[in-house]
Amino acid sequence: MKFLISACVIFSFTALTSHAQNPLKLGDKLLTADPSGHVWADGKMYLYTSLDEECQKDFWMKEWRVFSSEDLQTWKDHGPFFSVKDLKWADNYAWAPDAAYKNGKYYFVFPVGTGHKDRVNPEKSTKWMGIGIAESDSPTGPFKDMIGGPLWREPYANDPCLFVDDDGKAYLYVPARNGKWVVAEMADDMRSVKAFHEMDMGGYTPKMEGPWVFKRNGLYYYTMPENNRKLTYYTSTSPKGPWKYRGLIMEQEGESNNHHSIVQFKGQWILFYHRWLDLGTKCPPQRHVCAEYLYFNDDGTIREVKRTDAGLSVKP
Ligand code: FUB
Repeated sequence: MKFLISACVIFSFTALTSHAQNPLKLGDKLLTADPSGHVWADGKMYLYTSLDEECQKDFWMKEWRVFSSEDLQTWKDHGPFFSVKDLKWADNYAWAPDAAYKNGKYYFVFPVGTGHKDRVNPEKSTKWMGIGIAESDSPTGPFKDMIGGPLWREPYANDPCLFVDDDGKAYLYVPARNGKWVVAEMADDMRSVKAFHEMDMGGYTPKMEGPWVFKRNGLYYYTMPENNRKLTYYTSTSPKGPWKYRGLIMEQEGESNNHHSIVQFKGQWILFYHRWLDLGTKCPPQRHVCAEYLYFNDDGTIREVKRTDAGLSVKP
């Protein structure tokens, strides 16, 4: 009897853990964050992430990773496909990236920087960040820095989201700065910004970072980690707004930052995000990419998403 109980316990534990899909199995000891999911013409899911160095200081990060999957259960690691070593104008802060497909090319947009942030004497800070753009014939690279510098130097910019609309126009969103919520309309050759548009956010302009914009049934969704922590969103009938605040997608978890993307795969909407977890590393907690199914109500609003251990392993 004792043996039977132990066997059951072991079996249930194995069953549970083998179904546990969060964090995603992207690779042993890889500390991934800031997931940007895209489905390209081959139908596979591609996930671009930043990479944490364990015990890092102030998000000093050096390279980006890309993974692909045909079923969202198993992932192929395509390695460190782009890093600050590929740039002559920045050497640190390889933060939350994004990618897009346009003109038969894949574009990778990435925030990078130089200098240091002095938290004790902020006036001594030399840290600067801007957005670069690289191009490739393949979603996994090799990517080449297109302009040998940032798209602009002032104001400071990070966390780009590059959204290509159905008419082929590309829009680059970055976190609001100095109370200004701006979208950069890209030139057709993607080498410069054609125009900056200040957006009307309907009177609600909280602190935020990591914007992610997508379109569904003709409606544009501007989603963000509000206060850098809980995921919330606006909607609009235009990529330039005006936007209407719609509220919560995912609650914050303690005082940890979050960063996400929302993408449709084989008819099902997916939310990628990261979570700070203690998985036995030297300096816990560390960031790990996770995913959940995401659902819409009939009126187009998004249902709240809860964090789970099973993630995408249980089919909807
Ligand atoms: O990964 C570095 C920074 O932390 C990202 O750029 C932010 O969105 C936050 O996740």
